Amino acid sequence: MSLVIHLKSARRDWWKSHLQSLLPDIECVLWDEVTNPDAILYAVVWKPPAGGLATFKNLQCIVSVGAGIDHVLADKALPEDIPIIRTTGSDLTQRMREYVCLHVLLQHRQLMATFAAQRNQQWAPAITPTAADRTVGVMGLGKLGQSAAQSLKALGFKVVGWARSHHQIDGITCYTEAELSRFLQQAEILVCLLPLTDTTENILNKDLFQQLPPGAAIINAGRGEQLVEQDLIETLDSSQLSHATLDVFRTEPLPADHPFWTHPSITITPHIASLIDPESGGKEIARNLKAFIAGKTVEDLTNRKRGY
Ligand code: NDP
Ligand code: OXD
Repeated sequence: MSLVIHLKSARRDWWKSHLQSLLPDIECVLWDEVTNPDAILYAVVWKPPAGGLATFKNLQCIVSVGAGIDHVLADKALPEDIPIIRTTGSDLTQRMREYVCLHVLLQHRQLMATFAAQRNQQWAPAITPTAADRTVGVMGLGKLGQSAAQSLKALGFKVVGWARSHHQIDGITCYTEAELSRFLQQAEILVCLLPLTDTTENILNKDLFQQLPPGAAIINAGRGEQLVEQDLIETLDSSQLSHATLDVFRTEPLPADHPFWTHPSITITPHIASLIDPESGGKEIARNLKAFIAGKTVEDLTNRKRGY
């Protein structure tokens, strides 16, 4: 009974021994060490090569080293019936809350303009509204979106949320898929924490930006494929949007000649909104896998029929 690991991380060997110590009854091997593909029952992966997982004929379960599973589903050769478990946990949620609150506050207090003024040695004070007079919209009310929305609410913001189904969250007005326009019209700062699916691909486009209040800011920590890049540049240049903070991109690392790097109204972070910590993430993976093998309920087991 073997488990194969595919990671881009320079700490692959460390991950291997960490998982091996947590799962002593399963032989853990790195992707390029596999000698007997038929012995592989479990795969722990981030961005596996296309067609690779289908070579393991006895695969019983795939674990995504991350909350998103789009990087696994991107492999069209993957058999449809193999369960996929994602990796979440309190560390991941906490890091995302920190990232979202930090960047919402930067926009809310107009600090990007203050930092630009500093570079020109300009003293440029500005009075901004208090959080109670600012509405933040959160797209995606799953594990990450819901906890980020609650933290923003605790900071005093008015918060509206949007998801496929109806959600009831204390103090937050929630909208469903069909109510997108009503949601957007209120969102002065829009946070995207949607998973990448066929319906969310290209969702951050010109039509959506036009429905936001003039001068709105966006923060995308979902996936790069959700953003139509040229639409963003044109909408920023027209001032309908004031700023975009982007953590995720269609191509990562973002190519050196990409126009986002030098756009004055774009802030780039290198997919660090909420990285999995190998220590606690490994424990989460082992816990989920043991529960799966024992036939117990696994909260992070995804529903592939629903699109993620
Ligand atoms: P969940 O699966 O827990 O939640 C997804 C949410 O999105 C749900 O509320 C769901 O609605 C909603 N949703 C899905 N499809 C649609 C749609 N078509 N229209 C409207 N709402 C939709 O995901 P998480 O919160 O755990 O993670 C979200 C994403 O964040 C990940 O998939 C990943 O892409 C990204 N991520 C980014 C990281 C980073 O560092 N930048 C780190 C970790 C994750 P409903 O509740 O009705 O089902
Ligand atoms: C994830 C990510 O999906 O880091 O966890 O993007």
